[in-house]
Amino acid sequence: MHEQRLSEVLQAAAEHKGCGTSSDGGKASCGSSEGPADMSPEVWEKVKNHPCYSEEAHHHYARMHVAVAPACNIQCNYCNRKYDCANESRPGVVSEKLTPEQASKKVLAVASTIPQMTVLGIAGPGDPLANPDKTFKTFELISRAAPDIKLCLSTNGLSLPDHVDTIKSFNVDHVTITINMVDPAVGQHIYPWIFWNHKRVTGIEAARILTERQMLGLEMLTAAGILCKVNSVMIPGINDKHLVEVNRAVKSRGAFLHNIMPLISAPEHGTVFGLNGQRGPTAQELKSLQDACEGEMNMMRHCRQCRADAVGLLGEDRSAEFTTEKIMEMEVEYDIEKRRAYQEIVEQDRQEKVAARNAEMEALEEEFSSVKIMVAVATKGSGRINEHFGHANEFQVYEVGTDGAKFVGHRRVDLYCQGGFGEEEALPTVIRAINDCVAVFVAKIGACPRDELTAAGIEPVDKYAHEFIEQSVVRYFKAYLGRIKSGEIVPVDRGDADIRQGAYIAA
Ligand code: CLF
Ligand code: SF4
Repeated sequence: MHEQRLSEVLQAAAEHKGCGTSSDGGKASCGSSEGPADMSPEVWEKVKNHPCYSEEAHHHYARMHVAVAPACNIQCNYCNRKYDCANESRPGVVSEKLTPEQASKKVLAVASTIPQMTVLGIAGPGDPLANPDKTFKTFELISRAAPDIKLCLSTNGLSLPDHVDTIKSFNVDHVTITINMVDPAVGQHIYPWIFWNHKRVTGIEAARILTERQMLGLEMLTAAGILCKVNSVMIPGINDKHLVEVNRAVKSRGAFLHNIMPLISAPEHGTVFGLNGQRGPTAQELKSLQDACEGEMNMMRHCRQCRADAVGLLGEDRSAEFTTEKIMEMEVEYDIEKRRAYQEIVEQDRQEKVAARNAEMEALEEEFSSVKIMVAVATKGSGRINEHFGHANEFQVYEVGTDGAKFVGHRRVDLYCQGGFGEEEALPTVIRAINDCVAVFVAKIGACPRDELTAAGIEPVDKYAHEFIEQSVVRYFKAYLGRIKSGEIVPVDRGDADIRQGAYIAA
């Protein structure tokens, strides 16, 4: 049996090729002879339609959060309490807080409007387990009213060991813990204090208690058969090198997936790190760390650091359609059969996408080259190139080589097309965000940005408009190799790219 990446296992499982996955050690495994019986049906059921646990699923399935948990029991140096929990969120937007009853109504309203919404998460705006009554009341109401929706939870881990039994009893099968260190000497630079046993604890002692509780909570979750994802915020100069050790520690305790996210830090956020000038990583620094950890366990690279009331596919934000005022006026008819029928159509599209990708890979089989390129894609979902350059507020980035196309992240940008204003200012920021890419795939692009991108060495490609992403980028890559062979182009090192640090506005 050989080891394999989660994305490959999920792809293969989607094709019914007989791959298995196990959560022991957090590394998926696959063998052609084991057949489908090799995969635990329980694990497959949990991940196949969860947009955060499966990169492949995130093109097709949506999640939503309900902001029922305002309080927090620790302080992180990248957090300003005016905003949502930055562990599972992003600074710059504040959620509308809900009661469990309002949250339940909202879930039904969203699930009826967006039938591919499969997961409900509680991720703040503070820590869900610092607000256990509101969190578990919400889960109780939702599991009764909408039993087909998976429940998900994100926590800083301090109170986690006290609640594992309750989490299990509500059938919450996905829990995220944010773990930024396993060494209190590192932790003291991230956490100024925690609230523990009715008093405030500071310094290295606070970090020691936090890491012990996080490790204990992780062990208890995996022992209880709950899939566990670990989020880590990469803070250059503080924990960037240490995160390799964190990766080993969480893997050995059975974490299923590791999500290393960039620190988002700017003075206007009013956080300790924002005010003291602590920078976040560049795109290539983040990718190098993720690549280094990938040999150890499955890495999540498609996280959008979404807000505590996010609604929709990852990367889109439909929360404005579901304000408390709007949902309280909505007549909601929750039709589980209708949702199921819609999801079957989504599955057909997903299978078509996988088949198209595989056919293209077969055509690439003859090619052997060490060349790898990065490309950016404008998409609004379904795994297709279906967004105009000017309407994209993010680009998905793929690394392509003769071994196929791998999703390596997304880059948020300012909208280029702003109705005739500000376009000249926006374009340089877009170029800096995808500067490490040789091409950008779009459904459509105007003459002006086309010329400027070309001048910056990024080829605008619109000939695959509305086609599947992976199939198209592999096809482009094959032609790219041909252009190298013919001497038309010479591969160059594209250098680094920026991760946007400013406050996010609505996506
Ligand atoms: Fe929400 Fe988190 Fe559950 Fe997903 S988000 S509680 S696991 S349903 Fe997902 Fe958003 Fe990243 Fe979180 S993209 S911030 S990892
Ligand atoms: Fe802020 Fe979340 Fe940290 Fe609490 S756990 S201080 S809400 S980032």
